[in-house]
Amino acid sequence: MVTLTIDGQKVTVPAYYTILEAARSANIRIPTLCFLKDINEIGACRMCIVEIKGAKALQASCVYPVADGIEVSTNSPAVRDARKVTLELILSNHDRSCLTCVRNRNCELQQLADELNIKEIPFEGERLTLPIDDLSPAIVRDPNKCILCRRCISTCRNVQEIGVIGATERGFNTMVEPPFKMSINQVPCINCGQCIEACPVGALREKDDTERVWTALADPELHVVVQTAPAVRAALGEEFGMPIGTRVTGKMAAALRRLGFDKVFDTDFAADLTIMEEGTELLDRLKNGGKLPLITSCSPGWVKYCEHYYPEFLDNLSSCKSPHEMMGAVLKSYYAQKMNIDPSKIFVVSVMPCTAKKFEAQRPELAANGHPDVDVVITTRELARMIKEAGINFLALPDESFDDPLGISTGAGVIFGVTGGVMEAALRTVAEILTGEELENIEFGVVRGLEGIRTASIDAGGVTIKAAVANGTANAAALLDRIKSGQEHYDFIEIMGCPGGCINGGGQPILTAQQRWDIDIKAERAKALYQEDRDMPIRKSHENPQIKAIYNEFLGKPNSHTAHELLHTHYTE
Ligand code: HC0
Ligand code: SF4
Repeated sequence: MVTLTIDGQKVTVPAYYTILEAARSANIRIPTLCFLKDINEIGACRMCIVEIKGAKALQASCVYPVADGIEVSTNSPAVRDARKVTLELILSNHDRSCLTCVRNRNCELQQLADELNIKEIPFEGERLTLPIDDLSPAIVRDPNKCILCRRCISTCRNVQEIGVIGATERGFNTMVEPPFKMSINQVPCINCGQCIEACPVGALREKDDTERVWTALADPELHVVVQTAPAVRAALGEEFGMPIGTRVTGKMAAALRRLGFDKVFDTDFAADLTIMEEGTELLDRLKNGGKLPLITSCSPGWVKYCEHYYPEFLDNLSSCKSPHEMMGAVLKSYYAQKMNIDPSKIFVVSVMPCTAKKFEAQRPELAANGHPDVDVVITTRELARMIKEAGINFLALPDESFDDPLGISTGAGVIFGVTGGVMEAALRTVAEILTGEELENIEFGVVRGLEGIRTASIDAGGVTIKAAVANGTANAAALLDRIKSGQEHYDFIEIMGCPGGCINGGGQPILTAQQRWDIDIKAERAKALYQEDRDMPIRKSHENPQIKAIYNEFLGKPNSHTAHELLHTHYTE
């Protein structure tokens, strides 16, 4: 431990701390901009500078190590002046159309301008007017708003280990973009949106599809239905000032009804359906010597990653469509028949915590009987915008439930939204099928947790299932490399493209670097889903009475011919 003085206060911290960490541990706030804990610690923006007694120049506290006896000032006139000049220079070049920016009131640059009391910008900066890259169905890049903090670059490269965006050119011409001036749509970007979550300003954002939803809702010819992904309920409340990890399932259903959707469904129902189909596929591959490991295919970021970077594993992917795509296919077949509605008049909107789902929905592999399974995907953030635009007082809404005939889902369905959840949900069903007995404990703690890779061996009915769970593509790569080298063997693997799984998807509410420092966001949102699971009257997919009904009335049995036509696909790219 070392003891230093910060703003006259003695602070004792571990010797490996930076000055920024030491100050924060003593509740002394130093502003930052490019800093993102464990991801982008490069000391580039110089917003976090401090004065160290005896040092020649001001130092970036996010990279400067503590030392015994040093005296630090975080708030001297020299520090305040230097920070202001730095910020004024950034602002002088920035496209300051805050009022119409998607990040208005949730922008770290705006927040800093306010905190540092910037009231005018004395520099005549050179403003860029470059074209916006909006060719991707998921990710929009506005170079005019980029402040070159590199948080997105580090996230794409170091967290996801993909690296399709980087800094090009030098000096004033520096840009953050894909190589060779290509669109983000022309490089092997997986649409995970983790770069959007890292962006402090409005330079990276999702493709906004809210207008398409408003247009459908206003069309009297269309029967417009909506479904919500498991993880949305764990985060939507944050957009309305609720604490991180607040569960808003009931209010969310109520808000969607007030927006004018004809029916409000839960993707959790289709998650249960996925378990029936994927569980059967696993048992079949185990029994009949099929390709193992079976790898989940419900995360479209992961599927695209597999296509680009590990195509040798494409045949390992489950042939199951992802739950929301299955839901779309069921809505345009079973539900259409049951309700006597022309499938071409059914418009399916998916609310997802994910930007890659926008890409997924337009894949030709994900259609049945000539209709795309899902018509539009909007993110949690876009739904919040629609609720605000409609003037709905979200906080005052009552709790409402989902609509029938697909309104029942289980605890197994809801935990899909957190890493390890699909595995656990599958094990609850597969283990009971293998043993023919009811499980004593349905909570598979061995596959829970936020570590990048978790492995377990599960014995059931004389069969041992070797399971692995990976979240984030960097961890997926590490796991797949171990399998490729012959070092390890698994029967069943769950992979989610985003670190933590869907709760931390690229379409979730964006939190500041400070919030990411203060709170374990993934853990809080995960808790919400595990609590919802515990509160559910039914917690195993195969016990869902509406799942039994859809097999009895329509699909026959899992992996039947009809099920294959509607609920399965094949990725070959
Ligand atoms: Fe997920 Fe899903 S769990 S991918 O994260 O499997 O996006 O929440 O909706 O489809 O159910 C996202 C979340 C889903 C799907 C489900 C799966
Ligand atoms: Fe990288 Fe994901 Fe952003 Fe694409 S969406 S640039 S893969 S972080």
